Amino acid sequence: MKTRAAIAFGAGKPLQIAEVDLDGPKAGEVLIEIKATGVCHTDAFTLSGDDPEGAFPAILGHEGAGVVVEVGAGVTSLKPGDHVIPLYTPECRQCKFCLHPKTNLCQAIRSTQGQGVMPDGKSRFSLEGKPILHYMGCSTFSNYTVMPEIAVAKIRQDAPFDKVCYIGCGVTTGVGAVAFDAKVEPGSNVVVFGLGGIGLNVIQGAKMVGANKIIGIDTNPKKAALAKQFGATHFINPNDVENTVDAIVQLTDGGADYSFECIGNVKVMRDALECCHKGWGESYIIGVAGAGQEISTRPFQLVTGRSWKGSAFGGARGRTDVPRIVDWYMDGKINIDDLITHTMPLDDINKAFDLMHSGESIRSVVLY
Ligand code: NAD
Ligand code: DAO
Ligand code: ZN
Repeated sequence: MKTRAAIAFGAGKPLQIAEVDLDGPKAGEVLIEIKATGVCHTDAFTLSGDDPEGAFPAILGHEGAGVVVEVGAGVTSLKPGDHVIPLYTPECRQCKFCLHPKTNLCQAIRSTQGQGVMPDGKSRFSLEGKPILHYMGCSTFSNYTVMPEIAVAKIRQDAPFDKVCYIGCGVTTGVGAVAFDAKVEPGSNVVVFGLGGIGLNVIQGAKMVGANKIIGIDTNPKKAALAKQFGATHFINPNDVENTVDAIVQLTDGGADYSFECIGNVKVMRDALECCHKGWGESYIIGVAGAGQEISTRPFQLVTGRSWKGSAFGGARGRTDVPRIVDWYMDGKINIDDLITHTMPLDDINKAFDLMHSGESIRSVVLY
């Protein structure tokens, strides 16, 4: 079949809209009509050329929602008409990782997904006979895409595509890091560094689980009001204080119970660790730093009881947890509507990147 898609032909080049060829689903795969997709910082990171796994030409996008149109042989958990969210972190429920209680990093299709192809080693997308790569196993910047069944979460039919697409990455990454990875207890003091599309979701996750102080940190003063709207009790602009770590330690009677770095800045990652309470504070790295960058601290920070951890896709097991998060949204426990600041048709997708780089948007959503 033919499908309209935004193609990334090379690092730093604007996406180009074109009709591409898409092969139908093979055994264990499904064809999905994407109805809406968010444009995330990670798409921009790959497009910039900084992503060591980034390869071109590719169809980017990993934050979508849509409808199953056709299923391949042997597919049992999905049928045409099902409403779904594609998962860049699959859940096969059989691999060593899925069977281990401490991780969500299913490895069933990891190597082919990382190479931009389907599990049979081939791309389903092509243009003028030449293959176009998949991206993060999703390629939601195409109106139609093919996904392995294990990488598709079935969701309720009454959830609006233009909002719940954001659960495909940003919402789950932020809210999940609090609820599934850190398992923040009610009454905890939480510090969030970087209040963009991920950090604001960490804030609302902390509020949802009943945190005590929720301190948002951002160099952009415009983030203060939004942070408070989503549940922050305090806001610190690092440019307004002499020492950010000292300011947090004072506000929290010795340090944070939990901190989250949502920027990808290795210097801030150090502050996020060192603002944690001696004896028990845990710091989670969510931000993705540029290729080759390294973190550092004095080892005594860890000897004295602080822990440095990381979180990918919020620790969520997608087929199990994503439908639960959709329920949280539909039940009013989390706010997605106010984080989607811009919508546009596929033809204007490059504007979404401009809005992100200028700091004007929290999330732009492309509507097909
Ligand atoms: P964003 O650009 O929307 O937000 C970043 C925020 O950090 C902005 O508000 C900016 O003003 C602020 N900031 C920048 N430098 C700062 C500094 N030195 N001190 C304080 N604040 C600063 O980005 P986002 O979409 O929220 O993504 C955040 C990070 O999370 C990115 O690195 C992204 O790649 C990563 N990410 C990780 C996962 C995961 O599963 N771990 C998933 C999605 C995205
Ligand atoms: O299993 O080795 C692996 C890769 C897991 C990928 C997790 C991705 C999380 C960070 C990237 C940002 C995604 C938008
Ligand atoms: Zn698995």
